[in-house]
Order: sequence, then C-alpha cells, then structure tokens
Amino acid sequence: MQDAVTNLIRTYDISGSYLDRNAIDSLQHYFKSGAARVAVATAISGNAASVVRTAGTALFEQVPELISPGGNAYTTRRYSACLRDLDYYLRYASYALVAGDMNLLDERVLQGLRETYNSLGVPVAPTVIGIQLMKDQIKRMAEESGIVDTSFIDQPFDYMCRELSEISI
Ligand code: CYC
Repeated sequence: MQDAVTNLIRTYDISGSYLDRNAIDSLQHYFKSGAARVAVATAISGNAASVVRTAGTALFEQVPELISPGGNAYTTRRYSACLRDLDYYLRYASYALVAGDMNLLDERVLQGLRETYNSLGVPVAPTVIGIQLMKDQIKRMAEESGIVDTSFIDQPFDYMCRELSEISI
C-alpha cells in the first residue's frame, strides 16, 4: 500500500536521485491539501451511514428495475449486498483521499472486482451511478464546511468508476 509520499520516494530511490524541483512541488502540493484531506475523511467517517443510505435510495429511485423481481439488487440479501458495496467504496475512498494515492484502491478494492461483478450479473453502470451519488454528497459537505477547491475529492471516486467501467482516459 502506498501513499503520495512513499510513492514519490520509491520512484526517486529507484534511480538513486535526490528530490528535484518536480518532487518538491508535488510534495508541497500534497502537504498543502493535507488539512482539507483529513477534514473530508473526518466528515466521511461521521456521516458514512447516511451517505450510503441516501445514495442507495436515490439509485433505486433512478433505476427501479434493480429492486424489482429479476433485478440484481432484488431480495433483501442482494439489497444489503449492494449497500454494503457502496459502503466499501466510500470507506476506501476516504483512505485514498488521505493517502493522496490510488494504489490502495487497486490493491484492496478493484483487483478482480469486474470479474466478480460479471460472474454475479452485478451491473456496472448503476454501480458507477451509486459511487457518483456518494461523491456529489461528499463534495457538497466539503463545500459547506468551507473547503473552496474540492477537486481532489473527485479523484478516488472517479478512479474506481473508471476502473470498474474499464474506460481508458
Ligand atoms: C456481491 N460485491 C459482491 C461480491 C463482492 C462484492 C466480492 C460477491 C460476494 C458477496 O456477495 O459478498 C464487492 N467485496 C466487494 C468489494 C470489496 C469486497 C468492492 C472490496 C472491499 O471485499 N447490485 C446492484 C447494484 C449494486 C449491486 C447496482 C450496488 C451498487 O444491482 C451490488 N454486489 C452487489 C450485489 C451483490 C454483490 C447485489 C450480490 C450478488 C449475488 O450474490 O447475486
């Protein structure tokens, strides 16, 4: 598992280089956003249950077939599996926000996930909608708490959506 700092040091260590201007810029950028990253992670921890519930409700309103007979989230077992998955995405997004690096998402969430979803018929497009609905809520909470530039919040949510959908950028 890597974070923004260990990842950068690893890269420089491989070539035996001292940290140069680029490295310093990127470290300063990371540290400058540090307080905001921690504040957002704290807000996520304190509101996770409500964020997941709200995103789930909105998702099932938007795609009601999911919870109708034949839908992938039909039956209480699968309904809860779906909310549990949203909770996984939110929790790992909060870790990745603090780490400033997406490596832990690959390692802990995304490896083999698309294959699992395919084999269980879990539809990716609505999953992506669910992740985006959580992102929107977190960004709104951050703005309300006075964080001006909330663009760093997009990163882990969009990363998971992109990897799940296998859309290359
Ligand atoms: C199932 N979701 C699963 C399974 C895994 C994950 C491994 C199969 C095993 C199980 O049922 O527990 C996902 N597991 C994860 C992730 C991690 C992990 C991400 C990383 C920490 O350990 N169905 C829908 C919605 C969507 C959904 C669109 C919710 C947004 O229609 C999710 N995932 C869903 C459902 C199942 C599932 C319904 C159960 C499918 C089944 O058993 O038929």
